Amino acid sequence: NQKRSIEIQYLENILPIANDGQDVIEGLSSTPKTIPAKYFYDAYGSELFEQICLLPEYYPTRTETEILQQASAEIAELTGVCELVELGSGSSTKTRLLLSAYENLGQPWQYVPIDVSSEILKESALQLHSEYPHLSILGLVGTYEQALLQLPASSLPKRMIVFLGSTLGNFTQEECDRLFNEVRDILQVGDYFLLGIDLQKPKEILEKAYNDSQGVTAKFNLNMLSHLNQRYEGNFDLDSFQHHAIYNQNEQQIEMYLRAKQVQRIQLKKLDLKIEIEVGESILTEISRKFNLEQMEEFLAQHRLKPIKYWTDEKQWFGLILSQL
Ligand code: AVJ
Repeated sequence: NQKRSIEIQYLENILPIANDGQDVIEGLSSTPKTIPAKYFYDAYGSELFEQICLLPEYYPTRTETEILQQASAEIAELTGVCELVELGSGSSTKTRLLLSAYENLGQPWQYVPIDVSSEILKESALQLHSEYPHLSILGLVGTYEQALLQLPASSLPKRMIVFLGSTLGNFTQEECDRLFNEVRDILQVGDYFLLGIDLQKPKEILEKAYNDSQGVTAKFNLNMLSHLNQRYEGNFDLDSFQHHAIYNQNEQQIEMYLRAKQVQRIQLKKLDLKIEIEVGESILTEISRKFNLEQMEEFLAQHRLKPIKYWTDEKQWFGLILSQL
């Protein structure tokens, strides 16, 4: 098949959405201090996340993979050939199960992976291009917000937005609401939205998953500071911070923090930002919300995304919901 194409587009700075780093300034200037979770994913952070996915304690990836093994053929059958747009595609490892199911339909189709990390996006796009003979790939480097606002028209009659791995868990309820509206707005009637969510479960299991014994999650958390140092000419001293993750039962979310072991004067030159961090003060780097399947179906329906079918594992630890506009 000669006509299939592969292309990578950089979305950064195309549209005047919030200036790069504005959210870092806001987060570090507020109380408590926060840094948006997307700053985990520079090239090394994406690599560390891939390692997390293989950890024995980190059940989400394994569980979602198991569900996708069961459900992919059925999903492809339900939707038929379509354009797959994936938010936060990373290495596209789990997505391959889905991609193979679409490949089995034996017709040309299109995959649009979106990721903030250009390195991992390019690498996996090239790899996929060689693996799937009917597939065209358009990789978009940028945030979800940028991608959803700048998504090129699909050449196929149908589109499915894919949001796996419970990355939705990083969003507050308000941000979920906004994202679902944005997703709905770029879908046409009859298009699909496939969502993978981590489900509520005992605190002990959750806290182990975010405090692994090999310390990979701690490295992943700390790497955010090294990313900010490089990106904005900062002076965070990684040895002065400690990884800390707890399950907040009331909010039903994991909260990851970097706790300062000593007082620090932080400067991010490129952002013209100076802040002070006290001993014992924590920066919130991530929330990872744990959901309830029925409530999520209702929430989708409130956004006119009609649940078609859901899949879960034996223990009901993870859920996959297919909905349609
Ligand atoms: C990619 C956001 C789904 O919340 O479980 C893994 C990121 N953080 N370990 C998650 C993460 C710490 C992950 N998500």
